[in-house]
Amino acid sequence: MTEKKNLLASGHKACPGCTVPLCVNKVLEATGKNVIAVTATGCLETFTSLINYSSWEVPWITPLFENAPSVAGGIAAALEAKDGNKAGTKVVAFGGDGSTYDIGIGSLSGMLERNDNVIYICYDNEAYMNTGVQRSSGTPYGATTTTSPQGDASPGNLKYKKNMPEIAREHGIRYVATATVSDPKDLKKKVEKAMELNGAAYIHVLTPCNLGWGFPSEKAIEMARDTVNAGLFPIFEYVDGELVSSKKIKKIPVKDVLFRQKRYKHLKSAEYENIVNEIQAIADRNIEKYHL
Ligand SMILES: Cc1ncc(C[n+]2csc(CCOP(=O)(O)OP(=O)(O)O)c2C)c(N)n1
Ligand SMILES: [Mg+2]
Repeated sequence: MTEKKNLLASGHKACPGCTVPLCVNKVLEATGKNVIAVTATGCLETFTSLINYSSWEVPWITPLFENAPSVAGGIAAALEAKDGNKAGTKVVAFGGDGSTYDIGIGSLSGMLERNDNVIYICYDNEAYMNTGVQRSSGTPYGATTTTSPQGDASPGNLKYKKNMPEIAREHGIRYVATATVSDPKDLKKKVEKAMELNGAAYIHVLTPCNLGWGFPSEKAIEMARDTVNAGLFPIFEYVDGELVSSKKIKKIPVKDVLFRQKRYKHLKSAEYENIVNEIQAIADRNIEKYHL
């Protein structure tokens, strides 16, 4: 295993304990070398592409923050126009939550609506991490960020995390799934499934960020696993609009995972009990909706 060559080479500048390279390497393990990768602006683009250096062992292009899905769709169309994509080259686009939920949602919607032959991976660390932990619409209810701080005037972020996988599904694409870095085998399997079905696929991967969430760097995998086990990030799979699988969870109380992260530390105070209760209710709704 130690001799196995990763398609995202080591030596990049991700923070210690960052989970995004684990996600990308698993995705590329599934696609193999016959792939063209597209990244939106964000941590992934930045830490893999210092001037004169690249960690990408596969063809890679980085357009703007907002248009990775359009560029990926264009590449897929060009491969098709050239020779019917005889070589079977896959196109994979990666976007963070900021780019997926907010700034690139228009171009992503177009890519899904056109059913472009692209696997879109949202790596979700639940804030705009690269620019200093600003709130995105993937930031969960109750969390603090630098633009939704807790203080006298505010208890932190009181907007709900948008359900992006459901938004993707509503476009009528064939494959939508969620996954996490704490279950890499499942992530790889889902990318393989997406490759089998032609057309647009959307895979949403939870990638905890120790800096933005506030936990020790060696705890990232545990944090992903417990976020799933609390019902705060449901793991499921839709094929042709039907829910075909969802992961059974341990149903640990949300408090057990929230209180280990600095972004929720204010919620330990009795005055915010209603916020903790609402987060538990969010988890309970997920458990019911996805049969977790
Ligand atoms: C149109 C545009 N707006 C803002 C920026 C500045 N910017 C670069 S990366 C980034 C944060 C990206 O957040 P996300 O997509 O969640 O990825 P992460 O950094 O968390 O990996 C921002 C705001 C930009 N490059 N382009
Ligand atoms: Mg992010």
